[in-house]
Amino acid sequence: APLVLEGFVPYPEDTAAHYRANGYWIDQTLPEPLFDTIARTPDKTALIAGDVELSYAQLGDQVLRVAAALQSRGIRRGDRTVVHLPNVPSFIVFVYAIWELGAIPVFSPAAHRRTEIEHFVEVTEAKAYVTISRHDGADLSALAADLLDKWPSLEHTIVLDPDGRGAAFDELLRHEPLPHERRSRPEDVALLQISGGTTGRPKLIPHTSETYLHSVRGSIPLCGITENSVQLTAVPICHSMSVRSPGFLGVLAAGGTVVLAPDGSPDTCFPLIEKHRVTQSSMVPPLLLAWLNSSLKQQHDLSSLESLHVGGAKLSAEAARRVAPELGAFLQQGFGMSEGLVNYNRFDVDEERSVRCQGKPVSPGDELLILDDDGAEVAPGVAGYLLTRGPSTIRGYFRLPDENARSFTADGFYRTGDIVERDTEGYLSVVGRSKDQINRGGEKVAPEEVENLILGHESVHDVSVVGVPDPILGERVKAFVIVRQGVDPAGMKLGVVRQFLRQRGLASYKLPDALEVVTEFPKTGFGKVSKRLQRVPL
Ligand code: J2J
Repeated sequence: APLVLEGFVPYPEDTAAHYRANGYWIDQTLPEPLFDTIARTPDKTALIAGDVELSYAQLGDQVLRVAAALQSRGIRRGDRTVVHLPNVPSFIVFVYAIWELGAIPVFSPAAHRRTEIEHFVEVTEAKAYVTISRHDGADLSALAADLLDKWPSLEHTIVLDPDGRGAAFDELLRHEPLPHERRSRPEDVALLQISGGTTGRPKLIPHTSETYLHSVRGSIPLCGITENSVQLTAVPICHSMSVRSPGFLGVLAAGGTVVLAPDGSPDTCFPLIEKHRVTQSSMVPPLLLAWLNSSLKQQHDLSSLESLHVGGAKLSAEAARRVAPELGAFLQQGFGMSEGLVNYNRFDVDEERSVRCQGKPVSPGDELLILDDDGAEVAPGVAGYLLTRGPSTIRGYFRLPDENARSFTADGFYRTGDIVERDTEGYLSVVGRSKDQINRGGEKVAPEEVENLILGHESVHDVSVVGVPDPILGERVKAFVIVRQGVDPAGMKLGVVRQFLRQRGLASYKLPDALEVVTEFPKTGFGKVSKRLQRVPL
């Protein structure tokens, strides 16, 4: 029987039947494409990270041993495990092991801290938490111990060394491997992914094997992934771009090789590209800019690069034009969202569109509506609000009925909050945004979440957080603060607020990059704070 998970918004039965009849949803669960490749090419290299190199057979063996270890700890189909790891091989081992059990990984970026992690443990009633002992100066083993004390659902924490290995991982690998078999159904919720967020608390996106693998299968040919592909994971591994667009799921299904970079800098990535003859990577615009502007370009052989998928935030036309001549790779712009829909420019796109556009939908099943203020569809070339529905797109966030009533129409379209234009060929360009979200170089920040925490500071009377233009990141986070009566405004410094938020356990990419003390906020005609006026660069 299908898994019953309270808080998951199901697809209407006729829609699900239609997706299956059209072959959008197939009878496959998330670990199965990997095990198909293991059977085909057991000796081929699946995964490289630092001095670790795993063949497909070795990767499969580790997955089944860790699955056995988790099963012995009582993890079963449908149980949630928060996976809070950086770009290390054990991330991939853990998520496949969890999938093998039919359990549900909650993908948490390594940059997340107490605020985010506690929220995920609470909302998902997670049974287990996997992390590393230290990350970026933070003591995560202490966090793990605190969580275990505080949250009754949580039964196990697994704390690995900072490289994702160590005694705790070795202990898991000593278990006898489970037999590989199907322990879930394709329509079960298979993972929970974070949403960029527009609200005070981060939201979780529930995907099934059917919705996720549909997107992966579409991405493989569109991104040119084959058994000869060598993919570099240069952005955080739990991001949708690293997992499914085309991601390690795409590469491991096709029988290629995944190379994990601990960070995306040219110093780290260029030698890896040269050494492993990397052919493909998916990345965000600031990383691409760093690659383009690096003098190391000349010192490394990057000639193996075939294509770079760039998405997550708007890429400037100027940077886009430099990719082919300076990096010798095809620039494949994309525009995706963890909620589901992904668009890619096709390899046969003309040069002008390759620079100006961010793709066409992956799937013929994706329905797009581009609407004006009155809810009427706009003509080609006219900007409008994008709504979407389809075989990769969720029908609701996890356990958020009120939010879902706002973010989804009654007939199941997701209101993306993006303002786009579609040309006569069907190619989209992202031209703006109507949601209250900051896009800091592809990392999404919900102003409300940061504001709510800053309001807890004893010197703060009121605060407004906005994204201000930035030449590298596209936007950065700025806080406008009104101090309480009697507080010396000179004491209200950026460093004070950043330190306060760090202590509260907020991910560092959400911390304000700039702060200004003001006596009042600019107001709109209706008396609301005008974030538009605050966004103007000074
Ligand atoms: C402008 N804004 C963009 C672009 C995303 C593939 C690629 C990206 C994501 C992703 C993803 C943009 N130009 N090219 O999940 O599978 C903004 C939009 C969008 C939001 C989604 C994938 N590409 N965006 O970025 O969930 O505002 O997913 O709604 O992180 O990023 O963010 P996220």
